[in-house]
Amino acid sequence: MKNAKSNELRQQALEVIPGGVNSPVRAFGAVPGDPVFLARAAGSRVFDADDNEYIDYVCSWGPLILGHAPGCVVEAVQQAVAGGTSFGASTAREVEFASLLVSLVPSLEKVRLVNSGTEATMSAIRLARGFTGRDKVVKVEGGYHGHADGLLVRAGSGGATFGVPDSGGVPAGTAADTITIPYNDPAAAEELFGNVGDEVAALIIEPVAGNMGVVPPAAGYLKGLRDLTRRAGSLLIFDEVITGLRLGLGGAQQRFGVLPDLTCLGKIIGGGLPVGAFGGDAAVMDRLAPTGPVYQAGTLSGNPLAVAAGLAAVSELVSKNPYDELELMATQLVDGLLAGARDLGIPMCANRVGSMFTAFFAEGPVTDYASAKTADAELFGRYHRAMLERGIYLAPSQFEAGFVSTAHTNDDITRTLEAARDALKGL
Ligand code: KE4
Repeated sequence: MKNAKSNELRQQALEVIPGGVNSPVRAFGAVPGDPVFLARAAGSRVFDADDNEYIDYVCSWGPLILGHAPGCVVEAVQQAVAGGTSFGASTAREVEFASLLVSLVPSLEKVRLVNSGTEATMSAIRLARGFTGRDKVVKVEGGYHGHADGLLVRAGSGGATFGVPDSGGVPAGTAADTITIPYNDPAAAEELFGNVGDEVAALIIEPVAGNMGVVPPAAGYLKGLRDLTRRAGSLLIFDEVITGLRLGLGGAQQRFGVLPDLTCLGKIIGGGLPVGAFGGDAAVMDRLAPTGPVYQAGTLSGNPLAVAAGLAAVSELVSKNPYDELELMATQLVDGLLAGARDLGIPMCANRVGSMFTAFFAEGPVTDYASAKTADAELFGRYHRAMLERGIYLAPSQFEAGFVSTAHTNDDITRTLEAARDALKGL
């Protein structure tokens, strides 16, 4: 595999960018070999700086459910940019986009746009604290909600990948207001709320965990959290940055029939451009400035280009409703990966919800962070490199989600499964 250009770029990057990356997981720190620098992409394919072609299952960590550079998004952005890149004032397009999101996500009465998933969760937490007058926030071990100080406690994603679930630089006082409980453990949640429920502003959770690898909620778990938080007067926040518009037009809350008080969105709703959002009951959302005392702001929030991209992508999903086909394709992929591992006697289990999935190098089942961490991350690393060399681009961590898009074809799946069998043989 040619990689001279990527390696040259990496050396240059290391001179001027910490770790040579603008986000830690891109450094390939948990897998052997150097990261590839990507140069362009189309459909289900990405191409690196040395023009190596890969079938992509990272999909920019989730946003690209329509594949890379879908025509609807490209045209929308090209048209929007000709009319100006940013105004710092409200636009009709933001109203149209907010109305669309409110019409799709069951718990949304009002929504505010921001620029990332981190901004969405950070703002939702502040709003919950302002609304309830309480300080404590509850999250689950292995949950990742972006890099706001109070949420980098026993975090997943990069925290799990690099084994630094608690970040440096977070004051002890901040971390003290964040309580973590094991995921999929109703008794632990009951006990916590029995002890300090009246101090809890909010519980924030990924309704389907994606950042310890994909781990679905146990039957009744989300409903149990809904009941506990309601009884305690705490807000339930669903972090649907991954699951929103991924698991259906109404996200995980529609799929599981549990409505949170606040929902955080990102990734897919930006169509590949920087968009996050948080929303919920009007009574809660109206506590935000300028109508209420909870301040939150952003120069580029509701940016015309990003909203044009998001509006185009979400509108395409509404008109095509591709979720059954996406789920079928992801099922074929996961079933094929498991069959290959089984035939070769390699311990592998997998979790899949809709078109998000993770294959764990573990006996399984993987039902929480502790069981996810039993996976053989070293073996996964060798598998990752072997797949890269066979033209398959996977997330460079055992503790991330994989995705398919409407641009993936049955031939992509066939080729991927052939590559996986060949890669597994050589492990
Ligand atoms: P961003 O600030 O990265 O847009 O979103 C933070 C976030 C919030 N909530 C969930 C459930 C998320 O998965 C994320 C970000 N996801 C990671 C990968 N799992 C983004 C990749 C990266 O950090 O580079």
